[in-house]
Amino acid sequence: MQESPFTSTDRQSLEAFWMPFTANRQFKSKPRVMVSAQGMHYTSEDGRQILDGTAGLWCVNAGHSCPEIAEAVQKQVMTLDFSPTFQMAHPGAFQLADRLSKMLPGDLNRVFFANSGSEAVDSALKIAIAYHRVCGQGTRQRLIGRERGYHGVGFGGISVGGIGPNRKFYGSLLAGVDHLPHTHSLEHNAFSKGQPAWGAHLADELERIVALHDASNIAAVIVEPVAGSTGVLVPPQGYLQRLRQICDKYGILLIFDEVISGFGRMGTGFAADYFGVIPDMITVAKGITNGTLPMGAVFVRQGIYDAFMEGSAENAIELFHGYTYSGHPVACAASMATLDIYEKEGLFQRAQSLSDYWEEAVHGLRGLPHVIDIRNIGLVAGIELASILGKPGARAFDCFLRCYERGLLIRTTGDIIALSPPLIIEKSHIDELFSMLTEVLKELP
Ligand code: PXG
Ligand code: PLP
Repeated sequence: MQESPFTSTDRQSLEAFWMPFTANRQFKSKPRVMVSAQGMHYTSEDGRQILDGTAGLWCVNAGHSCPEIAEAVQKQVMTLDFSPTFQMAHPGAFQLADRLSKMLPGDLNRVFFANSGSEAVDSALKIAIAYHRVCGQGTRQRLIGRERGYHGVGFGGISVGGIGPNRKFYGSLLAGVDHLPHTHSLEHNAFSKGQPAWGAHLADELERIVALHDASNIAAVIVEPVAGSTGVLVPPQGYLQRLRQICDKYGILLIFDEVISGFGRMGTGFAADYFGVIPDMITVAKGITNGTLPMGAVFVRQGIYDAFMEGSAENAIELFHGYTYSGHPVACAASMATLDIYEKEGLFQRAQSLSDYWEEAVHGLRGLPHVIDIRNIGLVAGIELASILGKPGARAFDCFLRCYERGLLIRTTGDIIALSPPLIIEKSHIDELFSMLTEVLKELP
């Protein structure tokens, strides 16, 4: 057994790392540290096996520590560790972009690389505004997000995002942003299986925003087709279609943020395929490398790319934007190996074929103490618990800690439990996951 680097370490050694989105003092007083992972399980520093109910952080879709990805990464580091992609390049970035473009619906066939979901989102927002400008419609600068949307933590992403605490500390944010209402309603949609019936009309709020600002001032609408971070909000039937229609009517670009919903989570390549709605851009990250290395991307419809090519002189740089590590060779190699696994093991179809079993299993929690809603789609589920009066989030966090002690990793946001296991999950793991969760829910105060 591997020796834990932490068990003999005094607390002081935990101080330097300022942990992201974490209650640092609470964590450091009682740390939860993983030392290895394989397939569906983590191993914690105290030597326990922990069933991964969240694919890491919605990213390890093919399960942990795949040897094929490790080999591809190692080989790439030894062959070509780094090459710039500004005014020169390496083969891997072209091969990966070409392969991704063939997986995508419609004419989404141009790929801009970033290193995270946050960078992908900010890139997409910049491309949207610049696109209208190169088309001679430079007044189209306003961006529209949605309440309870999560689009990462860049200034663009938090501006279009709809999570109060992620915004309120950071000043004036981007100017010219509006928000659609979120689609969550316990009153109308509690315990819906798959897409809820109520709520398509909420897309019509876009008409009101257009009436207020005029379409000539609006660049793009960005939404998560299925909102993940804020507790698994499944789009009402017809809602995304309606958004697409209104965007088309007014020449507004529609961006789907598929950082979570992409790469098989819905049982299809992308949520765009699942819902049959083709956006103008898709942002991805996470599952693109199975979480092994940082990478994000923006998929762009060909017409948008072409507008940049046609809108500038032959030798001019068409887009003044990019990251040192855009299309990093090692991340590209990790992604190629990841896509090989998704394809060879048919993981998207696997997620699709397990989704009914998953749905039945999660809805089996109905009636347990504190459970006020259950939502699901593909291999994702949200379980909403009644909050303790005056202590929002406390009940779900207690649940998270108890699950961890029992050997199950879940994710919580507010008083909502979010589940999104690796797509390699077996029915026996699903049974095990929900039996652990049931026991914990029964003992929760
Ligand atoms: N867009 C969406 C839809 C996301 O879910 C991002 C952008 C940002 O990606 P990066 O790679 O910059 O983190 C995300 C990320 C959670 C959780 O607990 C979700 C995310 C990140 C961390 C935690 O649900 N999503
Ligand atoms: N800050 C400084 C001083 C830099 O030189 C660079 C890139 O050259 C950056 C930030 C941006 O880094 P990246 O391209 O990795 O986003």
